Amino acid sequence: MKQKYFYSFLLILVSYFGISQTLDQSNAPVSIGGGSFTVSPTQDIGQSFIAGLTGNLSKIDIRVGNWGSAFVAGDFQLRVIQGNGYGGTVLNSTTFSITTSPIADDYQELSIVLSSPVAVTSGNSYTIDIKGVTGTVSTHGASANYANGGLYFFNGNNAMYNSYDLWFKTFVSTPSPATHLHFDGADDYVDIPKAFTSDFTIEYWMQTTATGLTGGQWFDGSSIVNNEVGGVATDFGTSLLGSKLAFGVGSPDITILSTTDVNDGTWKHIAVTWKQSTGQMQLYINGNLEASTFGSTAARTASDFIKIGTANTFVSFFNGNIDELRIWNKVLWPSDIQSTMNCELQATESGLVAYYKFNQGFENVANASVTTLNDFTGLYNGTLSNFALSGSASNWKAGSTVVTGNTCTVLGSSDFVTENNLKIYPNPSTGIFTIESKEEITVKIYDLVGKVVKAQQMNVGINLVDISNHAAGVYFVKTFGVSGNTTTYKVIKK
Ligand SMILES: [Ca+2]
Ligand SMILES: [Ca+2]
Ligand SMILES: [Ca+2]
Repeated sequence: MKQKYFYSFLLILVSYFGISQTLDQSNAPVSIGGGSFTVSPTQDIGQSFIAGLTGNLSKIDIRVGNWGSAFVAGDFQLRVIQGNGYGGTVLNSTTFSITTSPIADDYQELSIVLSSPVAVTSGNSYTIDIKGVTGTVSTHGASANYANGGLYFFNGNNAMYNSYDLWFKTFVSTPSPATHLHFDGADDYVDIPKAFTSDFTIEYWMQTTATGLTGGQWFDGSSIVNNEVGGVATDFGTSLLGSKLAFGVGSPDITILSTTDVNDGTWKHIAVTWKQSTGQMQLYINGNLEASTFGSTAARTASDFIKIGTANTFVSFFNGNIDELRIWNKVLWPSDIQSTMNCELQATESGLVAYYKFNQGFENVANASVTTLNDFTGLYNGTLSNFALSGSASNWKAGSTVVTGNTCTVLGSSDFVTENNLKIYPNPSTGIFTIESKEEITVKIYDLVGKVVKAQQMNVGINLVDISNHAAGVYFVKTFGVSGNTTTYKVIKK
């Protein structure tokens, strides 16, 4: 007859069963029957072990039974202690109940899910300790020695018996390589050198449910990627302003805002651009232009540092996740933003000044040594400050929307006219041309004798112009930009 499971627990966190766990060490004895040890309100039993894996210890199985000592239903406590013996730091204390008597003179395996996972390091010693709070039960010991452990009785002397083992198993979830970094919103930040003074595009992924500080300018919000220095200066930056993404350029201080909320808990791709010659500022959310204006045309010289998670003034901090920060010394095409935002770059792309993938450390475990944010262009590593680098917050995390190792294919197309703020392709065409623009423009198409055959307003991004109902031949496309520029291109309709 199969054994039944008799036990119920106060603290079963069902979600942990969804985590893939590895049996770290089976301490099952070679033979059983070596003894039993009473766990009661006046008696602890513990055994040390050496972790075989680095990861999160989430579950411990022990053998309990009903030998000799009278069983008393009630609460029990299991502790995980740092080091060999009872004297170390208590890493976790989990209370559980046993309500029904184990089978007399036999054993059953009891799974105890820890109230929170304990980070363990391969090769380090730990001790598990079980005591009765209100209950009494027998734990099962083996006759064979277990080289990595020692059995402890809490008898006032922490006496160790080397001739017995406590039968137990430890289950460890091995950590996932991290994909991004969580900022605590209190004081976490990363300092990165700034390597440009003119045109730029800054792109990153963010995820938050926090509401940012409020005000009229980007520097009033909760800083995300920010070059802000105090006062009116040739700075710039992005922040969470209430629920919107704010992008500002200083001297004069001008801020534009996203139209969508960026703090709904889903990952959002942010791209901001500034063109020095015209002062044009643009703000894209998930590849869509949501705001643009014209601001300062002065070189960006106020500070040689950008902060991630705060500003150079340290007056605000970002609470949330950041990944895949890219800094370019040029204004990207909308199609380039859209086509590369969901994959990792090669890091050799033209104009890419600094590139941070955030694929460092391991999720939620001790990452104390991982305090440099690597720049994949090789020149501008960042430095982490004030991160916990352990546990589930203020640490390296896994599960970003940008999958590690999913690299964008190399861009490149020669079949278009490209100049300044415009691409036209294909050329020649059978009549439908794609016009991609970095700014709002009016397009007029003239035939060879100067007659306007088409006039059309274009948005930032990809637009289609159809002259397929006109004769084959040469046409001229003249564009009128909002910044006052005009340009003429020759196109051929087949
Ligand atoms: Ca990443
Ligand atoms: Ca400022
Ligand atoms: Ca912190």
